[in-house]
Parts: sequence; structure tokens; C-alpha cells
Amino acid sequence: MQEKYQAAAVETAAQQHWVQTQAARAVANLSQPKYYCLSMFPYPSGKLHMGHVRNYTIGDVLSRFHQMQGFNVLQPMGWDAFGMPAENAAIQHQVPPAQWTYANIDYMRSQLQRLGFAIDWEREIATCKPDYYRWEQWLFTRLFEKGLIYKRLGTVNWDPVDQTVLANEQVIDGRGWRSGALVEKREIPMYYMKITAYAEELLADLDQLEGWPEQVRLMQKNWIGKSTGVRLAFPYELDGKADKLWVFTTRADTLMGVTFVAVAAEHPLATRAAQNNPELAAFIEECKKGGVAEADIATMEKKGMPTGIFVQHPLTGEKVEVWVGNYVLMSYGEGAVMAVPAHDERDFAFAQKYGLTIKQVIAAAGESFSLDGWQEWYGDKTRAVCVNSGKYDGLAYEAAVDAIAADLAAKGLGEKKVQFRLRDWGISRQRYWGCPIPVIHCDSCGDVPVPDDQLPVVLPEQVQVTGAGSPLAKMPEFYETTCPKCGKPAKRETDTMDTFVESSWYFLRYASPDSDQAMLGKEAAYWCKGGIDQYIGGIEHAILHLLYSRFFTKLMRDVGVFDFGDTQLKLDEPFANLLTQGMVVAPSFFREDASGKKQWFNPTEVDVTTDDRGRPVGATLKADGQPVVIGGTEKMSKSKNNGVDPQALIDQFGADTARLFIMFAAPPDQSLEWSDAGVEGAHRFLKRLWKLVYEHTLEGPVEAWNGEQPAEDLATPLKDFRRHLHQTIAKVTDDFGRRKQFNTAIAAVMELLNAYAKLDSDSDAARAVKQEALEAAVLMLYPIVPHIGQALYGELRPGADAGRQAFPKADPAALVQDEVELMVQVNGKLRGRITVAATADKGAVEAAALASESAQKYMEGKAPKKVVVVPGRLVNIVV
Ligand code: ANZ
Ligand code: ZN
Repeated sequence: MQEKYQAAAVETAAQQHWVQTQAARAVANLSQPKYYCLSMFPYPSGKLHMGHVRNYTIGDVLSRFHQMQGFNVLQPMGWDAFGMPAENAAIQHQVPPAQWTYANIDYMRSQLQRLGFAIDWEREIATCKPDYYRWEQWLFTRLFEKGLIYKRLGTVNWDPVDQTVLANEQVIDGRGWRSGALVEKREIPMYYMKITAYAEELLADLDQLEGWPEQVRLMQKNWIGKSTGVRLAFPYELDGKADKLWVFTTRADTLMGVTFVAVAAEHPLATRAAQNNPELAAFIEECKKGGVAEADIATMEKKGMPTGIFVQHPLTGEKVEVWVGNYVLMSYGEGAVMAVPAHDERDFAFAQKYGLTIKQVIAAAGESFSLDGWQEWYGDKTRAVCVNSGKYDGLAYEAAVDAIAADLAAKGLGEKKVQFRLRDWGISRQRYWGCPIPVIHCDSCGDVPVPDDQLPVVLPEQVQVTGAGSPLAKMPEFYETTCPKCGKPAKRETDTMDTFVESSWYFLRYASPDSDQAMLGKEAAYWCKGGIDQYIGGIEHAILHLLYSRFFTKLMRDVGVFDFGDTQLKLDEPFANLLTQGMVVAPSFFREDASGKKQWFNPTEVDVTTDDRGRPVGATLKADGQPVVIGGTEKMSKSKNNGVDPQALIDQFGADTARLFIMFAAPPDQSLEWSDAGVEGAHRFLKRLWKLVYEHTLEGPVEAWNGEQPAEDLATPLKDFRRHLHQTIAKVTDDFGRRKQFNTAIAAVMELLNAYAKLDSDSDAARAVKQEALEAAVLMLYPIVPHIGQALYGELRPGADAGRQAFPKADPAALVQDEVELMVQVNGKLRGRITVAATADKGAVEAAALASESAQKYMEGKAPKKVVVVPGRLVNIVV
């Protein structure tokens, strides 16, 4: 055995061994329980960042641990390979997006391999490959035929510089996230996925997800946004025609307080009113500018204009004026609201601004209403009682809603309704580097889905990307085709799909990646049974990605993808357990120039001085020795230049040090603070572990103590140490398995090794116990630091393969304590301690306590009146 720990050599050897033995290959085996451990796949941006390393280390530790616990483990990896950055890089460097993407994939794959993750690379997926997106296109055509995908004009955020539609999340302060251009609203034909048809199920099934963080379930719930209310109508007559203006309200109990009605700028009534009102037309145009995101609308100044159109109150018949309000969303409810300024905060602000009537119609005990300003209770339905509302006076919220809904229903002017905030998902993107939408437009037949035998619609990979519009729309060789129905010349759709589509089902495809006759093969029924056992990824995907994945699972179920003839996969929810990892943060450092502009320095360029408690007190730049400002701890990012490149760390210390540091520095769901000292500490620990094994094996081979020997053979310090060892095994098993707290598990092994170092006996028994302890310690650490684990286990037990060992099991016999220490109290005061056999009965304990020196001393010769024994803890003698 080498005397010194040499990470590079150890890691190369271990990795070669794993490749040769196909250690990470996952083969379905019906007689073995499976554990499918999934980490969110990366976008191939160029190189791994520390967040990736953390994510995949957590996944690998869980995978290896479960493998040692007897599970058949699947840990796959792939690439979320379509998306805008490839197009931007193409514009910058004049390389086609495909080439750039594949080069990045190759490099990042080699980085993952260098980290020693037990990934089954035979299942690798790149979503930009036709054999993957072919099935996405196939599913599209099925959903299109079922009406679950449909085309309509959509109002979208349009980035005039990037010439593309932006998701709401990509609009920041009304500007495109990348171009910074002022976003416009536009109406374009788009394909939509009918996720709203699954709103109720997506909401209800959240209750099943007991293995998810509560916070994530709540975010999903709010995003789906179920509201129970009333849809009701205000009748009117216009151009001699009777019609109804519908609104949705959650506060029908306030109906008698309506003083105006507000409609969205895009509402047909607004359009109609603007026909002979140029001022209103101009206002409507102004409203259409700016993003469609709700957050923007919530913070926007409330503005409006009267339409001059009046409608009738559905119950009183009174005239009510219709206004256009910029706070009314066309896409929610009916695109119109009944305004109750006394009890809705937005309506209140609006009415104050334009001098409209405010009529109080609810009261709350002990509160008084005034027009001076908004008070919380005005909008509180839990305390509401109707006033100024005629026959409804005195009714509380629910009773009032019921009564009013019934009266509206009788008039044919309303009914109770459930409304969701969730919108259908617009998936069309005017982008090149994405999955082509498999539709052909024919002048005679309309939109025709591409037939199965013409799939996939292959995205050409050799293209010129200029940045303006989609290259596909400029390639007749792509879009010129013939109609599959009538054979006439027709035009292929040139939009591609939102890249969220690819990431909504990749995890299912991993389970049968080579299936070429169907979207999924039968093998998926084995790996996906009961859902993916563990999903790990960033909290930033808590809403959209997870919601879309849940939706796709249900869609695929309903299209029959989980039906394999003789076998069925029963799956409603894809992810049984979810772990959202915390951020990786690091200190930031900067200097400010005279104009206030900050220059940020990487932590590796800076020397930090700390106080005696390790807190940073000053920092200087290595280059010039002059001070820099400590900017606080921030998420690793380009903008603060505080990212640490994992590759440099691996090159210097090896993969195991990186892995150990990451798992030791924080629990997986908390933020992890980068620290050079922490990395060095992790490396020192591995060197110590190596040294302990080196020194132990130097004295020749020995069989591990295995608990079959009679316990009496072991002297007390060894017996105590063995108890400590088995307590550690029990704790580590629980930490890895149930608690998923790896830092405390590592700390426990470190403590155990400290105790090990204090053992001094060299008897045969001692050497056997030491062998047992080192084997167990190496195996317990193996999921975290598998390379050194592989090497050291091979030294401890020549010829044995660490990765194929079972995880150590705590020996119940070793956990039993022979003796226990009890406190001795006299009249409730602690006076001393006694040691008794763990099996001693009450009488024996009493006798031992009474006979003890301290009891004798403080009893002062008096006879005990009473002796109380609390087993395992204390004896109290009352005199
Ligand atoms: C009258 C009212 C009185 C309302 C009151 C609230 C308080 P949630 O809970 O999110 O479903 N609303 C309806 N459609 C809207 C739209 N398209 N754009 C903007 N606001 C709209 O909210 C439902 C409430 O939001 C509805 O109840 C309506 O205002 C408003 F004291 O109606 B309410
Ligand atoms: Zn046709």
C-alpha cells in the first residue's frame, strides 16, 4: 500500500475499475426492489458550476447508499439540450447551435465522469437528438387529435429585439431579460396545451406528495390558484341589441355595493366603446404595452377611463357605468370585474382617484368605516356581515353568497363557479434551436398533424443563425412540403416548442431510453413504479418544471403510453420524493471607483484575515496587497464574480475532497457557504483516514471482529469502543436514509475515528476490533468518497470490491450496555454517582445506592424513609 494518499492516482484507478465492471449499469430485475434516483439534468452551457456539483453529489450519495442497502439503483444523466443560449453562442462565434451544444456536452460529460458519479451512461439522453424529440412530436399529434393541444391567437410578451415570445418570467421590469428591450404585447397564432383541463387533478394530487417539501406544494397550489365564486351578468342594450356583461367575483356578498364595472383593455366592450372615442382608443393602446405578468400588473399604478356605456345592476336594475381599467386582466375570469370600491382595495384606490361612489355594504363588529383610507377589515370576508343590502342585511359571508347566487340563478343572471388562475400553456416559440412542431398547414385541409410514418420532423443542424427571426422560416427546403391528407403543396410549421416540453418527460424516457417502437418501453414499468424514488434539484424549478412534469405524466397516462400490453404502469405522479437543494454561496469582494462603479474580485484573488473566531475582518488583493471591500456572502454568480470553478478544485485536491466538502459543509437543503479552509479540512481528513488504514495494514492481515466471538473476550475499553462503533453505524444509517442529513453522519464517523486513534492495545482482539472499525468507517464513507473508499477497502480486504458490499449493520448485541451510571441524590440533592450492572433489578440498585460512600456521608446515619429509583437515571434517598 502507498504510504501517502495520492488522490489523482486513486481516482483514476477507481474509475477505471467501475468502467470495467460496469458498476453503474442499471438492469431491470423484477425480483429486486428498485431505487430510481434522479437529479435535474443540466443545460449544456459549457462547464459545470458548483451548483451542479452539489446537486449531483447529493444524488450520487443517495444512489450509492441505496445500492449498498440492497436496492437495484438507476441513476441516469442527460442534457436539456435545446434553448436560446446555443443560438446566442452561434451568433457570437459563428458555429451552428448543434455543434456548440455537442461540444459542451462532451466536455461536461467528462467533468461528471471525473467526479466519479455512478451514472449509467448507456441511458444518456440529449433532448436535441431526433430519437428523443420524435416521441415528443408523436405525443403532440395525439394530444392535438384529442383537443388537448389547440391553436388560437394568444396575447404574448413580444421582444422586438430578439424577435421572440417571452415567458412572463423572462420579462423583468417590463423589459426582455436578455435584450433589455421594452416588451410589447402581440397577438399571434400559437399552440396551447390544455393544462387547465387537469387543474383540478393537479391540485388534488398535491395531497399525495408527502415526500415533497411543504413549501413547494404550497407554491404549486397558489400557482394553480383555485377560487370559488360566482359568475354573474350585468344586462345591457347596445345598438338596439340586448346583451350581458359577465364578471367573476369571489365576493358576491358585496353585490349591492357595486358602483361601477371595470373591463380589461382587450375586452370586446372596450373595443366597441373606442370605435367613436379616440381618447379611449389611445388609452387602450397604452394599456396594451408592457408585460402580461401578474406581478407587474399588481404593482402598476391603477388607471382607467369611462366608456360611456351603462349596464344594469342584476338585482336592483340600477344603471352602472362601465370603465376600462388597466388592472383588469383579460386572461382571468371574464376579463371584467364588478367594482366594489368599499371592499376591494384596488377598486378603492381607483374610485378615490376618479371620484367614483364608494358604498359600504359590509360591516364588522367593533369597526367603523371611513373614506379616509383603506383598512384591512374592509376586505375581510371572515368578519363580514351585510349592511345597506336590503333583504341580505345581517347575513354573514357564506349565507349572503348563497342567497345572492340563488336570486341570480332564478333570473338566469348567474351561478356559482370555480375559477383557476392557471392558464393554458402556450408552447410555440419563434426560435430555431428547439423541437419542431409537427404540423403541416394546408390551404384546403387546415392544420394537419404530421402522420407517424413521417416522424420525426428533423430539425436541420447546419444553419446560419443571425439573431433576427427564426432561420427555419427562411429555409424553403424545410418548410415546403405536401399535405399528408390531400397531397397538395403545403407549408410546414416553423415554430418550435418551448424547451420546458422536453424537460417534462425526460425522466420517464431514461427508464427505457432505446425504445424505438413507442415513447416508452416496458422496462419503464419497472423503474417508474410508484414514481421516481428521489428527485433532487433547485428550488427555482419549484413551480413550472415540476408542474409541467406532473401534467405530462397525467397526459401520457391518459394517452395510453403506460400501457404495455401485458404490463401496465399505474402512475399519477412522477416524483415520490423531492429534495430541493440549497444555494451555493461565497464571499464577495469589490472596489469602487470614483464614479461609484464596482469592480468585483474572485475569492481566489483575495487574501482574507480573520479574527480569533474565524470571522473575516479584512481582505487584500493578492495582486497588489491593497485592501478590498468585503461585500458579504452571495449566491455564486457571474455578476458578483464570486463563482469558484469546480474543475480547479478537482485538479488540486481530487473529486473525493470536493464531494466530502460539499456534503460536510451543510445539510443538502440549506445554503452551502464556500470556504477554502473547509476544502483543506476535508482533504486533511482524507489523508488521516488513509494514514490510519496504512498504519493498521502495515502489521499484517487480520480478520475483523464480527460479534460472533463471546463478548466476555473483550476488555472494557474495546467493548466501549465497539458500542461506539455500532451506535455510529445506527446513526449514520438513519442520517443517510431517513433524515438525509449527511453532514451529521460525516461528523459521527470523524468522532469515531478520533476514538479509534486513542485505542492503544495491540492484542489480537484489539487488532480485530480495529479492523472491524476501519472496514465499517470506510464503507460508511463510501457513498460520499467512493474513490478512496474503493482503494482503502481493497487494502483492508484484498480482492474485495467496496461498491459491492452491503452497508454496515449495527449489531444489537454490541449496543447493549453492560453497566450504567446512576446519579445518587439525598433529599433531592445530587451527592454522587454509582455504577451498576445494566441488568440489575430495583432492589440491587437500591442496595448499591444506600451502600455508596456519598449516600453514607450525606445520610448522616439516619434511616431512609423512602428510596425512589428512576431506572437508567437516578436514585433519590429521602431521610
Ligand atoms: C368583486 C369584489 C369585491 C372582489 C370585493 C373582491 C373583493 P381571486 O381570489 O384571485 O380569484 N377579478 C375578477 N376577474 C378579474 C380580472 N380579470 N382581472 C382582475 N381582477 C379580477 O380574485 C377574484 C376577484 O378578483 C374577484 O372578486 C374580482 O374582484 C377580481 F370586496 O369581485 B372581486
Ligand atoms: Zn390538404
